[in-house]
Amino acid sequence: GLSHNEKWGRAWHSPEPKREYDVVIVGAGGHGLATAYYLAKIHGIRNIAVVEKGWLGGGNTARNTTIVRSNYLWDESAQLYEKAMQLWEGLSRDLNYNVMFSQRGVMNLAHTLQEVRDTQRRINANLYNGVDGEWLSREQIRQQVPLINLDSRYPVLGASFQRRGGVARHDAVAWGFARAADQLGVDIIQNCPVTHIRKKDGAIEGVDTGKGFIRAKKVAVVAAGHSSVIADMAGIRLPLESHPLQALVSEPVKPAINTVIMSNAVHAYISQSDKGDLVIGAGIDQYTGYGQRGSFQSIEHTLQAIVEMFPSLSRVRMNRQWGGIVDICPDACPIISKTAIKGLYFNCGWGTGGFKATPGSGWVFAHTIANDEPHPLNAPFSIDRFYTGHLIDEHGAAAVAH
Ligand code: FAD
Ligand code: PYC
Repeated sequence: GLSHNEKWGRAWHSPEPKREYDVVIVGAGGHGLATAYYLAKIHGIRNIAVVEKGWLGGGNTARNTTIVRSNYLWDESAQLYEKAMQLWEGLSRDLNYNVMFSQRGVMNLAHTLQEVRDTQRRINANLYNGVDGEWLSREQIRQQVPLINLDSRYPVLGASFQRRGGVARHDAVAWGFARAADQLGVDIIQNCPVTHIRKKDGAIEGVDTGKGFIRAKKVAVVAAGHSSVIADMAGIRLPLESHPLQALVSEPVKPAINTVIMSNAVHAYISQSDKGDLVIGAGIDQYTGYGQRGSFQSIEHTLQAIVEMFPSLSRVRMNRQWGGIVDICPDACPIISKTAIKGLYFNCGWGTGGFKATPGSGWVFAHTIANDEPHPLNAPFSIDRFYTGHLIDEHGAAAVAH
């Protein structure tokens, strides 16, 4: 059916690596591609390679459940995620690529009195930070989500609702950033694993890859679940644990759920994609590892929770299940930072929640690399916080159990 479109041009090139770049970015996920795009667009650095061991957007970018929100508790994170939210609101236009950002709202259910207090506190904190949020009563939840059973084993007492939150098309985010970066002269080099990081006299020299040595003035690592593997190549230890996080989708069904519903207490969340699949996930698998599958136990627990909240979905068939590897920091916040090695930067630790940050993460990381100094928005997320003790505990707002 598409054969008459055979002459469509490629959205990006597939160049061989040059011998040297100003900046080599390791990892062509959403964050790496966004970093390249903003470095080229805002900071005028065009001699950039994004080096990817597999195919672009094949990591967590393609595996996540696309929830976008900015309702984090502490000032530092609320401001960082809100920057990302503002970029999302103009992203399709900026990239000239429809990333299908749909602000259908994100609801976080409260099932206990303590959750009610924590949730209301977070809404108030959000409002002080200019982040939208409101408290929904049981009746308001029922009106928005008629399918929900509010009186299951853990009755629902209310919920927070961020109306500007929602979902986006994850692949389109990677493809949109890739095409826009490519058009600005960035080389995206796929099937090219980084195998070693070379340094000399405390400064970066370049990276060894499956396609040979690439010299670089600066190397910026954005490798999500494999960040600590790459840090090890540079002789650095990062405070990260890599865990599988699973998701699954059902067969497509008629429109039934028009928002995103998350419950930390029973451990499951659900939304419905534009093509009708129910998109479902829960907390991390508790063991560490790099297998992109996950255990049966977590997925069964997730579906039990979904059926408790939505009994009418009990006969819906599931189509696909998968896992991604998420890199989790002790405070459930990212590291966006320079390192002790001159010219080496890391952007990692987004754990279960980095998709929503994709444009903001790229934006602040590009600033950090170009200026060799963090932007005020990401200064609190420097690696130094693990020495100073100024951690930013966002386990509560992570909304996915760690
Ligand atoms: P990735 O897409 O994983 O990019 C990293 C890239 O680095 C990969 O392409 C990888 O191949 C490459 N790489 C690794 N090692 C090397 C090497 N040696 N050489 C070269 N390249 C290398 N977040 C949300 O905000 N909302 C959600 O709803 C949400 N749901 C999730 C559900 C699941 C099941 C999972 C797994 C994650 C979810 N997340 C969510 C988290 C989110 O997906 C991640 O935090 C975010 O995508 C990470 O950034 P990234 O997209 O750049 O990572
Ligand atoms: O961070 O909102 C989130 C999220 C939802 C599912 C996985 N992460």
